[in-house]
Amino acid sequence: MSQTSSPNARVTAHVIGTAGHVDHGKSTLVQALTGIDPDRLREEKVRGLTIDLGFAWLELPSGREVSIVDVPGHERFIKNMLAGAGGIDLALLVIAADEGPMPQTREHLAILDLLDIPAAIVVLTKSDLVEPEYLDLVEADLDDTLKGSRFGNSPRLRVSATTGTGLDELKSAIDRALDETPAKRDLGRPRLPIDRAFTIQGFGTVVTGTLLDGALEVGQEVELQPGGLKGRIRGLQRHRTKVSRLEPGTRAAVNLSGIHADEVQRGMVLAAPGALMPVFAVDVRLTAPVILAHPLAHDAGVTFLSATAESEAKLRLLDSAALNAGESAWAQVVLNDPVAVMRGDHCIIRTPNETAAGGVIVAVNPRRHRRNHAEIIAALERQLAGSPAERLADLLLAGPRSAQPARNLLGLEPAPFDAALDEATKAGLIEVRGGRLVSTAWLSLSAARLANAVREYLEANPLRPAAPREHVRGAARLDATSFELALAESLATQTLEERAGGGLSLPGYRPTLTSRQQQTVDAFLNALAAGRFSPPTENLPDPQLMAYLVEQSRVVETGAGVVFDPEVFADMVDVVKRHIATNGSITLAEARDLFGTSRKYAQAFLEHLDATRVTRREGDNRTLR
Ligand SMILES: Nc1nc2c(ncn2[C@@H]2O[C@H](COP(=O)(O)OP(=O)(O)OP(=O)(O)O)[C@@H](O)[C@H]2O)c(=O)[nH]1
Ligand SMILES: [Mg+2]
Repeated sequence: MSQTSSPNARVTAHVIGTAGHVDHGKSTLVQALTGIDPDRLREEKVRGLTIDLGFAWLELPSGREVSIVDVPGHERFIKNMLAGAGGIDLALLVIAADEGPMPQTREHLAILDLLDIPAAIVVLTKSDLVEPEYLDLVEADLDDTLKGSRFGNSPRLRVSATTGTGLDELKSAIDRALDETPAKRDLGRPRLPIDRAFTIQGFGTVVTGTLLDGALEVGQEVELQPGGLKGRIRGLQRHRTKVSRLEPGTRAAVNLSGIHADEVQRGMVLAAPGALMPVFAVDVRLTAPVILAHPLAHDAGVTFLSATAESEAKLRLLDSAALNAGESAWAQVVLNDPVAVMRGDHCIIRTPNETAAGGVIVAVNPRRHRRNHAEIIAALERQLAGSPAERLADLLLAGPRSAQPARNLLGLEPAPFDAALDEATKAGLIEVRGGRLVSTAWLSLSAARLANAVREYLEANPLRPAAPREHVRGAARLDATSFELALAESLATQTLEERAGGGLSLPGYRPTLTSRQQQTVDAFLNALAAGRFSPPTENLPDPQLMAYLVEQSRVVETGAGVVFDPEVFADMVDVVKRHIATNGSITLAEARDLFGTSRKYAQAFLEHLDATRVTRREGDNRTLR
């Protein structure tokens, strides 16, 4: 590649991609249009066959400079074609006049359709090889092929890359088509799905891709996901020209420091640190192409592809048993390897033999859904077609979030996001609490879950007055922040009560004893009172009942199985305090004699005083704290 970008070219961000059957003349057309041979691999040149993506650029009559991605047509390299087709604004569907539409003409067309590529130009090339009458027949055939796709009314041109016929018209047609395509969105959140990574002597690691959703600048810190490799942008190039900043919607070559080329794989996405997360499952609205030969069954093993990433996956069909040609269905795709996709991204589902479906991702890392469940399908529909406010409220049903990640997950620009936030708040769907956006429906659901967790605990532990906080949090499966928000709601609405020591209980709840337990307790307490300073240490109530008595302050439990009546214990403390006040300290022997008891009781008693910080022990003597 010897050309460089013209300095006067109007820099608008557009990427054009080729598509079409093997050997139909895609690469030759790109070379004829741009002067750049997109087949850069030696093997490609030797075999006259495109294997992997090729890149070129072109200045159009309007002065607009566009990037071109050239894809392979051979069925065997269809995954490379898919890596190139994502993110293009305009497709050149190339058909050789002497062959007419062929299998990969149809498959590529289906892919462009499923990826919602906004526009296409149908290019009948090699027109020099056939008579005009033959071309008419090919066009009739094409009508059939394009019928039912979004490109039925796309412009059609007859060209020859060899003689140059029609190439100027094609350039003008590209200009006109791009006039119509929407400006690339700038969410202030750049993403570069990587399609190549290599090392350049003296520069280091370079990755390339089509830049989406935000600008990149030299010096910026970046992260590659999945994997979390961190580095910094040393340099940027667009069409071989050095730049300090790149706007979204253009091809980009990014020179990185801190990352080795051999650590980088196609499918990783370069973004600001923390902006992307590894995704292990997606909810997606799938449509099968009309040419699908083998219906997709629930639980099928498939290949998931999105932008330049791919992973083997399991397909869970949520509202049907099978997806047939031309049909649509909701699916949850569970990935074997993580990919860094976002809500709103397109994906393709392939089986080993064909492109089986494609569609829009409506949620990333969703919870596992029950199948054939009307409410779940309704929520998915809202994710696809609902207003931003509804989508925000739905998103928060899964739990509170800060504004920034919520905005990222919805893929909204700041102004529409703020409007959605405002609308959802006014509609009473969400509230801002403790810096988090919280769904009101989630709040009441979670408060009910906490109450349930407490109720279950109290039923399982009938002698306990309250459930430990951590137990409740674990049982309700909430993270710390969500738990605090839900608990505040439970306490405010008085569905739960906080007890001494932080335990959680139902309002007014007191444990009740069975009549047998009551008998045991009465007998034991009588024996304790009667035993005075030498209470019984045999036949104690079971530990749960004992814990209950301690909690109710009906007994004082010291170590070594020695339990005192609370009044007796209070008397003993008084006696000890008076003794220390008079004598300065007390020894174990003195205590034993004072209470006329054995060493065992005196020791358990005094050690309890140490432990509860009434006394301090120094050698044999204890003093008051
Ligand atoms: N006569 C004539 N031959 C052409 C024309 N365009 C391409 N060819 C020839 O067709 C053959 C295939 O062209 P390529 O450009 O490699 O086809 P491709 O679509 O890129 O093929 P893959 O990338 O492998 O799918 C080559 O031998 C070209 O010279 C044309 O307009 N006229
Ligand atoms: Mg080619």
